[in-house]
Amino acid sequence: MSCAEPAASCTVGEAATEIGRFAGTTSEAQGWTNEPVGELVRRHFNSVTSQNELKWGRLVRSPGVYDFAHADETVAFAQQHGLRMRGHVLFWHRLNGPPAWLDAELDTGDPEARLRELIREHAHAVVGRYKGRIHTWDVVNEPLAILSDHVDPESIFFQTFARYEDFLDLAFQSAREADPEAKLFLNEIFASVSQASFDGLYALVRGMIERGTPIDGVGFQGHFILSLPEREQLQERLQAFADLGLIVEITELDVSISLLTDSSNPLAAQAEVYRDVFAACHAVSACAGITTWNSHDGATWLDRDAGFAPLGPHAPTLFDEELQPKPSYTAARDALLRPDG
Ligand code: 9MR
Repeated sequence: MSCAEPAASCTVGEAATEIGRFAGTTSEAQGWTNEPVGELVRRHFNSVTSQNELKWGRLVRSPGVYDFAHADETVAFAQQHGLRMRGHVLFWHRLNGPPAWLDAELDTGDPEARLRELIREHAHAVVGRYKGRIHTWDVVNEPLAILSDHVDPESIFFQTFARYEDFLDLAFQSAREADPEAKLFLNEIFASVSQASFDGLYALVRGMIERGTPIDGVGFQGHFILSLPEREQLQERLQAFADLGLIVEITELDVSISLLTDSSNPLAAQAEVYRDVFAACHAVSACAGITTWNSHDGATWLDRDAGFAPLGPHAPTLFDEELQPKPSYTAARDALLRPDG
């Protein structure tokens, strides 16, 4: 039975497969591939993103000493169940991004030269290990200061490289060398809702293309926790990068119901936001897919984040704490099958 028939009850992953796109979610803490979360993920999705286990700070406890156990679990699961794997993330200057030992390593006469070496080694060690098994990589995450059009001055990469562009180029070139087939993404947090952030990201990416940096795609994370997206504007912003010849994806979608408390039915209002985001991606042929951040409401990072937890409840995902599909799930799936319906 085709997903497009009205009575069909296919999953969001099957709907995505039917139209040649990805619908994914994240891995969770180590052991997540066991029941029941593993079952939920393999049944409903056709893609999975590593939530934390590929972050530099999580993988490498001391220089050169890697612990791949959790990442191996996720990658093996994806391979075993035919899920597309997104590797998140090679280089990120925020939380758990850089390893704790990095500052000490850079305490040399030429910190930029040392950081260049470390970046090359790290990209080769990790992208190389999973060559052919990780389909798409977030090579650099969140280059911009929050809600702004300029590179984050707090970034250790910004602070260490004389030219930030050299960091971007090196990171992408190193990843390309390690796996020439992997799709390489720059991933940013608020470009869907902030004009400044969109403009800053666009300028960075256009520069990369002009310099011949091997970038394949741009990720719009889509954490709707400060404000909600507008469908047409989101579609236009995705299309703007598609027009540069790039793939686009919504890489970290969640929609906090704390933004919808005025509604008489926050879960129905949340479902409409999900419908809009999935429909916007559907409308852009270069939009390869959408990943929801956390597999169910019980696992959401928002309830564990010191800043956002007090603003909850957030209940931002497609499945409730009992792992049952929410109105958001049906809306997301149906938007892939009947985007205007
Ligand atoms: O969901 C992730 C959470 O478990 C981690 O503690 C946190 C810090 O590493 O990162 C969260 O994921 C972030 C992602 O890596 C990048 N974009 C923002 C996400 C939410 O903070």
